[in-house]
Amino acid sequence: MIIGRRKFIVKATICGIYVIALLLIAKRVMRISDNFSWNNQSLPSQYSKTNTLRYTNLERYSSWLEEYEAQIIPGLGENGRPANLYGKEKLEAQKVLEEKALNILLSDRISLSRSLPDVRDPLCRNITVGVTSLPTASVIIIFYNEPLSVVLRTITSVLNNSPKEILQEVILVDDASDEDDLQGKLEFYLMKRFDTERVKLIRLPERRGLIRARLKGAKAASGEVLVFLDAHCEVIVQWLEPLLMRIQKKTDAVVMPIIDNISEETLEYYHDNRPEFFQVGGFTWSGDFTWIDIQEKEIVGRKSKIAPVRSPTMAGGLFAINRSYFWKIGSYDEKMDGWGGENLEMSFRIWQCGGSLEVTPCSRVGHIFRNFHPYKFPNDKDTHGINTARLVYVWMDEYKRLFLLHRDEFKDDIEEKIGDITDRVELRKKLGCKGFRWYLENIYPEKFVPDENVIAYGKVKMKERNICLDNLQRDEDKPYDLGVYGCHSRLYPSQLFSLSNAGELRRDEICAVVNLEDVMSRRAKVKMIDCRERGDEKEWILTDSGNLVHASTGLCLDGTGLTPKTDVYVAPCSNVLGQFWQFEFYSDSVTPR
Ligand code: UD2
Ligand code: MN
Repeated sequence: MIIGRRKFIVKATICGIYVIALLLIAKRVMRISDNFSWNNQSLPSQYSKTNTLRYTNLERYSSWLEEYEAQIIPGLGENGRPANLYGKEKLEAQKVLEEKALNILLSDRISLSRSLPDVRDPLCRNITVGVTSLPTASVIIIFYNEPLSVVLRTITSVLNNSPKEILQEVILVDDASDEDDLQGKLEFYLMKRFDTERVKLIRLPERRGLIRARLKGAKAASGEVLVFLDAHCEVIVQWLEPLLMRIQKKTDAVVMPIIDNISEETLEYYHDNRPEFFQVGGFTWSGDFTWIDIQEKEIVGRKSKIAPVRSPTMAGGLFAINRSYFWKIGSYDEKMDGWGGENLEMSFRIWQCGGSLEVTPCSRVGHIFRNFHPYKFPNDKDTHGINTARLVYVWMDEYKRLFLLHRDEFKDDIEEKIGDITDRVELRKKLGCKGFRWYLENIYPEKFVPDENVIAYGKVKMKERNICLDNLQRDEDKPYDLGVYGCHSRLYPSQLFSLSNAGELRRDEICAVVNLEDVMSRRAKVKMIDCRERGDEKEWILTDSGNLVHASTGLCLDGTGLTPKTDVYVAPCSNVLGQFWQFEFYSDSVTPR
């Protein structure tokens, strides 16, 4: 009797465990399939391979699709005009915008095939292209938790604006998104609205970061040219042809469109009345990409306003490259994790190993520049910093010292911090690539090297106070007033100044000057302007005691009484502490104070 009861308890426990296990499995299945129940109806073979998709209850997806399409407001955002929602919806949209850095509710209401303005230089319209003679393209779009309607609009605009003859395929690579919308709904939409032979979806089983996601797409591609896009883009008319034409002519040219800005708030496709105005890519010594004006040598040598323009670096997201060349030149550093750094790595590698990086002005693509990244990386890993350190050690030779000035944590225990780089060093050898000095001298001669031909450089600190010269994050595309801020413990670009042998007090390409009219007031601000707009005269003299004297007025740089985030000025020289400055580093010939 007692034994019987025990048996019963054991059996009941086992049953209980089974039930719990079944419930857990069921829960997981429900999550994968967006809470729709399953039956045996399967999707086209390419999807079923990706495993999640033997779901069912297609009617529920159908009603979702109907609802989704019914909420679209005809005419909204048409021709790339700014759009708005009103009342309660506006408030809701604002909240989502603050969380996700993108106005998703508005995007849901705008037609996926809205029209966009033809913002190209009118000369581009005269070019005739025989599309059948062009190489074919595989467009690779990677994404991680991007809003569904934004991804769909990216695909739709590519399909609508690319001639069938040259668009081999669109390859979507999902970097293991966990947003529900990007599971079954995405696949249902693709199946219903697109030709699934042409639009393919690859799901990564786990998050691999954007570099490896792109590699996965590239491996699957069969077009002659690979074209990479972010998942929040819209292309305009004839965007693809100029990219392919250029690559057909020069196989080792890596070609970019002009990247236009689409507002993350109103989805306006921004443009101004100067189609010929655009910028190319530069970099900072701290390892970030920046936009710079077209280089002088490019303007001088250019045959026409719409000819390709060379660019020292690429932003990274939007470019076309011959597929065999992509593999030959070393694709990507697959040990790079997450986000960031791959763009400068590819830029330096392409130039140093014999290729070229160019913008074709007749190709234009809009991109939503978000204010912040709506996603996180596991353990908050600084993938941008680590990836950049990898490229610095492989490609920048002795110039790595400038990156290390900003990031001294990468000075030692390198392998532990950034992983093994042997493969990439081998690649550089195998390809017989040139050095970074060659790159600077030939490709980016105007790049200022903060510790070459200078008297002193680094942070510029006021004597006996923890206050440093600082650009206060002011927009450097136009003149601004030089300020001060608390000295950072590490060197940030905003506090990296140099006093050049030519007497310039400069932050990168921006020089400190004093307006002579302002001097009448005896306490004039210091203006920061493009160094090219300054004359040749010596502007500043550093005295032995640490005064920074403005040469033509004889006034001294003065920070007396200043608090952080205020503007520095020049005043008649006197013995006040605020007129004595210490640079972080002095060149060998000068004795540090
Ligand atoms: C810029 C580039 C971006 C990339 C990055 C540096 C442009 C317009 N954009 O930043 O393409 O080169 O610099 O790395 O030039 N993604 C994943 N997995 C992740 C994180 C992101 O697949 O773990 C996707 C993301 O959904 C997007 C793409 O990668 O489609 C680029 O990411 P982003 O848009 O956040 O980068 P962005 O434009 O700020
Ligand atoms: Mn992007």
